[in-house]
Amino acid sequence: DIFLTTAMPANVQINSPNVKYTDTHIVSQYPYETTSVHRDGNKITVTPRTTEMTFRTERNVPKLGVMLVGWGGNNGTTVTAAVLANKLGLTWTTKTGVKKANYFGSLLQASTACLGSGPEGEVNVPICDLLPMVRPNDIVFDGWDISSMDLGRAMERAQVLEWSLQEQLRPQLSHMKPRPSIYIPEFIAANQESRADNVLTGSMAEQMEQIRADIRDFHQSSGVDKVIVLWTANTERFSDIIPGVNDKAKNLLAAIQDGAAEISPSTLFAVASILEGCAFINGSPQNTFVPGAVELAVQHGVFIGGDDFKSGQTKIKSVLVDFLVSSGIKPTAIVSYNHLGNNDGKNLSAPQQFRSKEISKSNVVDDMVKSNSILYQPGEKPDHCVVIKYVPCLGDSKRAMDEYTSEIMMGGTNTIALHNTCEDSLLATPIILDLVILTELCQRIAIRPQGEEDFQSFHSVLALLSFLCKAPLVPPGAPVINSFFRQRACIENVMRACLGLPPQSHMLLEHKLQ
Ligand code: NAI
Ligand code: DG6
Repeated sequence: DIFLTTAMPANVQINSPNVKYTDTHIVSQYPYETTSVHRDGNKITVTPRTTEMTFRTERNVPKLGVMLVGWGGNNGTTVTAAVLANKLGLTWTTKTGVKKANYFGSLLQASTACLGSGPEGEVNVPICDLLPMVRPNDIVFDGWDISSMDLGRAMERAQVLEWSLQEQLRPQLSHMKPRPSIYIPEFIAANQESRADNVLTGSMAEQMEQIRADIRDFHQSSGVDKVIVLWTANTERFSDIIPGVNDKAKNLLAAIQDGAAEISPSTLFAVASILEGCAFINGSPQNTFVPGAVELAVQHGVFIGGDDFKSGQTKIKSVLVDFLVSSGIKPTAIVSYNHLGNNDGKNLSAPQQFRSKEISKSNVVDDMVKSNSILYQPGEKPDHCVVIKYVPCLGDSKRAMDEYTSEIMMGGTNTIALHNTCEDSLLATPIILDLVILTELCQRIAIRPQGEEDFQSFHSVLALLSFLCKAPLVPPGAPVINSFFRQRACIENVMRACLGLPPQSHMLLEHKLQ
């Protein structure tokens, strides 16, 4: 196989009458093939449909600024430090040898797509080379935290990166200081109070105005072309959906002016970003995107995405249950247990915050179960139990133990047990980068279905991010896809469509005929 490394980006050029490269855009003509299915009793009629579409991708890659809410936390410091380490090409020595900065774990930077075969065999390229995309090393970071610690000290507090690497990064990171943030104690665990020494004061509306001013200030002072805001602050409790408060965009805006009780800091950040025209991504499980916030995003044509980074145990779940159910094996019990010792674990030791995470971690098998009516009766689901325990001495090293019990042929039982140990923030960091880079790319893609005059953008609720999220947010009425392989294929095939290439079929008929 030929593998082109990221050291020298692959220059992918499509040789097809359906693809045009202009100075500003890649324009492709794409036949979008779907089926329409009609069911009448047990008679199912399937009609193939083709919609001709034009995909238009802007070639000019902007300078991207990313503002993190929770910048001083484990994820916030690790992503900032990792990007700096990559940019500087740093190496450091551990007891097992010399390590070099990389982006392992990133779909875009460290996984590949197969373009097809040439005389030398299959050609795979990094996904980030398929289309013009922001490179992580070029991202400029800023953000907020209720803890005033500079990023150098906060990196030390996080206990994620090796000490000799920290020493190299500290001189630059210690100049980065989180901006004061919105702190409403009842939304996160009471055990977080001692961190909160960097908080805004004033009315709710004034605090949100300050966040808007911060976004504008960063945009102007850093010289970036575009800003995306991402929540990687502590998990909040769910907000109640209250008619007249957060159910509609206009009610939400009015309720913020009134300082209503049931509006969370994450929703205030989402509203501030939307009003500034900046995409907002929620990396935690709570319902930041109350109906009023979703409506506001749609009204302003701004992307929102979430919820909750799909980084470890849940990612495996979306692979393993897919494997079991699509092999015709029936999972009957999924028991997932975590213990960890970082500040996220401490916050999740409070019942309401744990509940947010429990909901997000539990829904991840729904689509796969629903797809197989041979194994499951309508409404039937596997027993699904999620436990998280806080064990301080383990720091960021998360332990995940899972037991999958399934029914196999003739009443037999198959039990799979997994044990996984890893630094939690080193799983989340590449996902944060993929989320913002993919969102930025989507802002440059426009699609025109045949017969329509205007190009359209993706829906404001950016469901393409589902691969990276435990509880994918999708447009109202759209199906939620949790299955790992379907989610990944969606991203790859959308990128292929931008290049006028058919979806990856894996048929390899050229090798299967006489
Ligand atoms: P952390 O506790 O180390 O960092 C969170 C930071 O947010 C802290 O520095 C805290 O001071 C700050 N914070 C709390 N409320 C804030 C507010 N209103 N405004 C600004 N800052 C605020 O947690 P970590 O490990 O970085 O995780 C962050 C979030 O990402 C958590 O909600 C976690 O559940 C979620 N997550 C993490 C994953 C991982 O693999 N690490 C995967 C999935 C989700
Ligand atoms: C313990 O479950 C802490 C959580 O924040 C998780 O680390 C995080 O949600 C990642 O979960 P998962 O299921 O993707 O490993």
